[in-house]
Amino acid sequence: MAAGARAANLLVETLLGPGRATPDKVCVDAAAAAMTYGELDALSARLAHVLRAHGVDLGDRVVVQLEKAPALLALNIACARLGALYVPLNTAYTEREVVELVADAGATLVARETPLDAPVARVGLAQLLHEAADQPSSFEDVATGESSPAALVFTSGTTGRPKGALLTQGNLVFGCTTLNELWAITADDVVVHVLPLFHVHGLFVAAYCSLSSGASMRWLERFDVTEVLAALATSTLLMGVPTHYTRLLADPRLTRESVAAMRLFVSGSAPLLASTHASFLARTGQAILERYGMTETGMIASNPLLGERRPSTVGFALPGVEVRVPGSPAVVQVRGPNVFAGYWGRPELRDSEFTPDGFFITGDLGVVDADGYLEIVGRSKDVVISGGLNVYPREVELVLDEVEGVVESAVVGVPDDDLGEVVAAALVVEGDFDEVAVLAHVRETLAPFKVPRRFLVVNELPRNAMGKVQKALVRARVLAQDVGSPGAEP
Ligand code: MLC
Ligand code: AMP
Repeated sequence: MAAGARAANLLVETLLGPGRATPDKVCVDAAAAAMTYGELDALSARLAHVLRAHGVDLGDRVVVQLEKAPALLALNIACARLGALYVPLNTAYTEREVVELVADAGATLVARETPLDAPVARVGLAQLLHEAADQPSSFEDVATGESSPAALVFTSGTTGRPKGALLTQGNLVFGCTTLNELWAITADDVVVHVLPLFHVHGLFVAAYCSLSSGASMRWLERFDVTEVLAALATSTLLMGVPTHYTRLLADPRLTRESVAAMRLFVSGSAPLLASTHASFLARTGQAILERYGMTETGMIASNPLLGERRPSTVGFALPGVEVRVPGSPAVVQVRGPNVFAGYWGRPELRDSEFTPDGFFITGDLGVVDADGYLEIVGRSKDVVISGGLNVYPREVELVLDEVEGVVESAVVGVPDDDLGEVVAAALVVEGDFDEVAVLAHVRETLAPFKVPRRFLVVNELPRNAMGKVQKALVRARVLAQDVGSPGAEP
């Protein structure tokens, strides 16, 4: 390195580098305010000084549970500048969920509006911004490499215990630069950003692709069809979950003309029905591009930008990513620069979650068709995906079983037109079923999207010869239940 030259911070250079050529260009256009690339650069530097003043240093964990706002991008980049780990949490998580995750992460600082019953410093966004106001607008970034830790993203896991996936700067940089190339994302794109910022899809795919290509985002805090349609009229790219597409289709204002400016619709996080793909094509003339990913791996496979986007498939492995499906169907395995470094504080999981030759075992069942397109046909892991959010039945069952009178429970996903799947629970109870008490306890303990929407009281749970609950039979019984909640078996 030349004398006087600063060592680079891989992630910061990737996210801010392209925008430095156009500091006055708007990178985020939100209803409340717009932010330029120059402002993002400066705010992230100021926030890095603030975080350091709060004791955050290289390798420390910063938990962020804040409502979606452009400033969160700056907070995320501030962590990267310091070499600290960004730990985003769903804003719907209850205090009990947050306390557990904060402890697991061993956080130095929690950014959250309301107090937390945990021995850790907490600060709200307004206070952070207030403290940032008189800080310098530049920062000497910590030098990093591909293996430098960047983020911890929690997934609950099949045992009901949360697992933090440790993502490196190399993982994140590989992800957005590869997708930018594959989907031809450039500074000319206008990305409709309508996903939450606490998941891989909204932060590391939609926002990072946009920033790292010098594009701009039309920023919506939540999915309101009218607002999304208005944004689509003057944008070029949408990254969404299948529920977004079914909700758009349910609105007659979605027409070929209304999305004429758009060049690409991407869907992921949950299976897109072939019927949704077909209806969208018929209505708009645009073939949704479906891709497949996971928190632990970022994006794995994608349908082609040019060439056939085949419905019900997720296309081909991304360039540089190895995908192996050792059977038909078989559990999809993946290896490459996209794959996370491991679960935080859980080295023992390496053996069960990876093959001996280093492939991550996704838990998704796949088949590869004659033309090489990967199709996700099911899951070997017990997870419900509701509106693109993962719910681990074990976690919900443990909470249901805490309620007095609940002897045991089995949680399943049942089909839902809007959300793809929703959570339902079969309960074995002692005495009368008190739905109010059960719901109150679950609501107090778990985020609302994990709360069962349907209950069925059963005399006993169906089990196989090994004593394992047969979830397929539970699901069939819930579906056979006429309507309503709670239900009881005749
Ligand atoms: C909201 N609710 C849900 C829900 N979202 N219930 C089940 N499943 C969901 N996904 C509940 C709320 O708690 C509330 O309940 C009621 O529904 C209405 O809330 P809302 O805020 O009005 O919901 P809405 O805005 O309509 O949100 C639906 C949604 C949202 C689909 C737009 O869930 C969403 O943005 N999903 C995307 C999630 C995502 O980004 N996934 C990516 C994961 S990364 P109550 O009881 O309070 O009335 C990943 C890897 C990859 O998977 O490949 O991308
Ligand atoms: P998460 O743990 O939240 O990152 O969710 C990842 C899971 O979402 C994957 O393991 C898949 O089960 C599912 N998923 C993501 N994209 C798709 C897709 N296009 N089709 C089917 N399932 C998907």
